[in-house]
Amino acid sequence: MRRAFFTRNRYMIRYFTAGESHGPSLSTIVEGLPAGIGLKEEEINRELARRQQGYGRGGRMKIETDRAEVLSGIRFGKTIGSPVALLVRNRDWENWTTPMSQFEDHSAEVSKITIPRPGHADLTGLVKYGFDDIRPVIDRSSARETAARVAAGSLAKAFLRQLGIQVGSYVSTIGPAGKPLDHDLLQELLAAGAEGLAAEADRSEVRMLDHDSERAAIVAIDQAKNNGDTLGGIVEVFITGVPMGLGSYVQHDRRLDSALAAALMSIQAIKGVEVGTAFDNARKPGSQVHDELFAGGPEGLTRRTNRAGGIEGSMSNGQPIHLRAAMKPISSLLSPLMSFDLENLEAVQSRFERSDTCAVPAAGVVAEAVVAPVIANALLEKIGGDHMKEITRRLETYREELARRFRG
Ligand code: EPS
Repeated sequence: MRRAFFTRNRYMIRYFTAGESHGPSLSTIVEGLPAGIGLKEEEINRELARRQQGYGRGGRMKIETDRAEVLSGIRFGKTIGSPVALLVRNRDWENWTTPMSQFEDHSAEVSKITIPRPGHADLTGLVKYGFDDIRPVIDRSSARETAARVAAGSLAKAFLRQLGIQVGSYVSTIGPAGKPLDHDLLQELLAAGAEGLAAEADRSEVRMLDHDSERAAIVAIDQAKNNGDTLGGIVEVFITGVPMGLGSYVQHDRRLDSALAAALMSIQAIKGVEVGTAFDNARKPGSQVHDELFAGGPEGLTRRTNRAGGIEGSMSNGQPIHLRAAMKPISSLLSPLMSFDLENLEAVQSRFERSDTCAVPAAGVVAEAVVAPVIANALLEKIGGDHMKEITRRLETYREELARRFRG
């Protein structure tokens, strides 16, 4: 039976996360990974460390050194097809055992949080779940949850990497600073795969790839911090080595672009998603948008541009997949906006909750983590298989067939 990769409960690889920002830990169960994916503990922890980086992070990142404890599903450095459970402990928990106590009722000692931050889940979450204290909303809506998603995504990234598919990202803008890279430079950086581009970005504190933008971004973050303000930005995600034909045009829930967009939009504070240069394309005539096709040469099928972002008809077209995600500025502001107190409805300045000035560099790492399972599932839908030998063999055959077909 064909299994779609987008509709709920029909995933092949699926995962959930659990955990509060100031609770004992974050955790995830990743189900449906094929057997035989080679894994090193360091591969998971390296991704967690990358997520903690970035100029403009707040005090919390000085407390935490995120590491995943593997509780199941891996034997002798390989997945065994069983669910993989991962646990990331919160070091900060020891400072929160009273306000976040699980069973003892400390409500008399702990003051309620009753002033919602504009732009945050605070108000809507409190109303939705019937609380009279915003604390539980803050703790689960916090972007700290992305540590668990990065841990889960590192497994899907490892799976893809072993099949020659790489996921990487860089930051193109932070606040007013920066710009997307030009096509030729991008091609160069992506030549050895998207992880090469990401490694280059990781050398920068803001994960940017040109020095002028980097300097301007650091100045902008400093200014925002001095003003008690925050900054958003745009991250660019690339997936290289994806064979043609993942996803489908025949049904809404099998469209690859739709599944990727949903994954990116599920990241805290991501408010816009673009495939290729979609918004720019919308201002141009078709003749300046569509990527011309060239076949029959020694390279096989090629294109000289990638404005479609590697997806045509909601299917991968063999070009690098290029996605953009826009992050709004974090809504915890030291210089407060107006809000009101839920207890008496009086107008007050919004309260400050410890936060970051800018978390855009981390958002790129999270973006990589959330798109990896989508691609992995689309690949498994296309070629199937329960263990790495089987999957590798099938993918090789498929790639060979494609290469033969379009080479001169
Ligand atoms: C984050 C941990 C959080 C915040 C941030 C991201 O830790 P704390 O709330 O204890 O400072 O720094 O979360 C938010 C920006 C948010 O709005 O919740 C992390 O681990 O990434």
